[in-house]
Amino acid sequence: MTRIVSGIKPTGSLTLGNLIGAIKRFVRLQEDMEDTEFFLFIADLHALTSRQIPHKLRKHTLDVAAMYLAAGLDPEKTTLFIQSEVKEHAELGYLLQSNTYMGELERMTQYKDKSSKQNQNIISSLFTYPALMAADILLYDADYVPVGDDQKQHLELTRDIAERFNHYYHDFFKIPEPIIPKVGARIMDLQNPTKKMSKSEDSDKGCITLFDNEKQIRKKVRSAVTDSYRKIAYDPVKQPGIANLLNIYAGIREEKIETILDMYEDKTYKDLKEDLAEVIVAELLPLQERYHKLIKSDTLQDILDKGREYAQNIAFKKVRKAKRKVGLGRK
Ligand code: ATP
Ligand code: LTN
Repeated sequence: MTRIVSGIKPTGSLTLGNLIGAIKRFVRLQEDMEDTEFFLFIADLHALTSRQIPHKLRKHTLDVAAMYLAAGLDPEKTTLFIQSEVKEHAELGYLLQSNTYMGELERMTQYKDKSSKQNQNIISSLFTYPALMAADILLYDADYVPVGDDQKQHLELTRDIAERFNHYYHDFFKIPEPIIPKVGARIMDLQNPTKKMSKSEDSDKGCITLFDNEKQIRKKVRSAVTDSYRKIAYDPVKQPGIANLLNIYAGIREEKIETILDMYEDKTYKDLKEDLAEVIVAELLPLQERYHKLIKSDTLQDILDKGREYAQNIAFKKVRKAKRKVGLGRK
């Protein structure tokens, strides 16, 4: 049986970028792959690598879970759980941190980017974060890990840590493979299409969240930055704004860029924007309706309880063995 593991940080309101780049992809994988067990967790421990407001973190954690379910995640196929509720993540995280070198962590570009934006009081878990991420994956003997290309380096480090551990303590961890989407899967900020659409950076006008109402969506799409070529073509370098709109269109419809291009070859930017706003509204309004039903329901709580129990059972055994391997414990 193949195992797929992935996580998402509850650091802010989910965006269209998360929906297209992560949520829909995961749901699609779950539908397409047979004989596969899926684990998806809300990475709330990872959220603590930057300062969080407690009640917001709690809300975002449940929001992410409800949104995945609203988007079609099947709890019969996927074990959905909250990372901090399975304490073995933190425990194995420490064991792996004790098998990771400073030099390796210093090379992580996400750490370099994020820490360079803060000049003081950088939280130390931002630095050690990749060791915890390695634990998230290695705990479950994952075969594959679907992530965005920004996580590729963390996945490579996970493999290195696992290989090192296997070398010192004899074969123990499965070496996971990343599943990284093809180019075009990165959704950019509507106001600044060379920067990724992000929930933790505050760019209100350029970022469509999954909670935006119809009016907000239409306004943001209408004011998206384009160019003066007046020709709808897919060229992320020369026409990043238009390429981004096409990516969003194709991403939501789960179609090829060429299919969308064929439809808009002779049309104006205004036509494309109007139709795209329609496509987004048609996707998000029903999603929001399902989300609102779920967030209040016992179903969500039951699914998370069941997910925690199932994950815990596997994680407990793996950590018990890992501790023995490194020489912890009395016998
Ligand atoms: P942040 O915006 O806080 O840096 P993030 O959204 O990149 O965080 P996660 O919440 O962990 O970080 O992301 C979850 C998933 O969503 C990842 O697989 C990531 O690659 C994907 N994702 C995030 N933003 C985008 C985007 N703009 N386009 C495509 N995929 C995205
Ligand atoms: N680091 C990831 C979120 C994440 C993750 C994981 C993804 C934490 N643990 C394990 C895959 C597997 C991010 O920031 N997108």
